Amino acid sequence: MKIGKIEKTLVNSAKNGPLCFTLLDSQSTPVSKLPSIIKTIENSKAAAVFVGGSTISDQMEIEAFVDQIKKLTKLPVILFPGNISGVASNADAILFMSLLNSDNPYFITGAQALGSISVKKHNIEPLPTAYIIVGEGSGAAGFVGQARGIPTDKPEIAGMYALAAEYMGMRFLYLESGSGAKEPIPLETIQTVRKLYSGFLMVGGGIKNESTAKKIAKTGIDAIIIGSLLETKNYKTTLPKITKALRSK
Ligand code: 1GP
Repeated sequence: MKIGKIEKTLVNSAKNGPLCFTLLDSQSTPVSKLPSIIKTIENSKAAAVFVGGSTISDQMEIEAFVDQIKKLTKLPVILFPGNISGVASNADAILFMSLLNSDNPYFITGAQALGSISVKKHNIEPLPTAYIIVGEGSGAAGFVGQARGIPTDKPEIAGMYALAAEYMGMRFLYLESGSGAKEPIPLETIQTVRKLYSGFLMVGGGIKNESTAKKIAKTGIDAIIIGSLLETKNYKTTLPKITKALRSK
């Protein structure tokens, strides 16, 4: 599959150090707060705005949300869909994800088949992504996606899935511990995955401060994802500290 413009940009930018992607959920982020959130994201030099969530069911709402974001920034807007309802026609790109450790084939290839035609029709750049959920209680993503969460004390199992993603040619890998996770993915798990997977490695879930971001960055990943923090009071001061920590790892 041809490599698109956004993929090229992200891969090139990550050569200078890990990127920070911000994740906004159209269901829990009031549109009225978007101007100040986007301003902080831009000032922090985050690399992209992900839009999505596991329980999004209103495609019109997500498209209106993407529209608002695009009025406020030139940063790429990348969909992070939990289902086919997360395909918004006006986004720049989409994490075209397969939830590798789901017990339900719908989340591995079924939703992807159904959503593929819309992605093509609307010319949304697909970023071929393996999605792997770590942790026994991995939040809405794990529940909705019927994931058999990889035990946090079994990094070798995460490594096996990552190697499978590598051999299946998936150019992106999203290692997830669930939005709002109490603990981020254990460093040993990230290190094991990094050794076995050579593509663009993203890590998200439970990253709330610069010291965690810095430790994760040192494992050699390509990007972290920050979601829930943007729904807290102190995001304006914490997000720039996180992105600074990534640059100075
Ligand atoms: C969720 O990994 C992302 O899918 C971000 O997680 O909301 O915990 O930052 P947080």
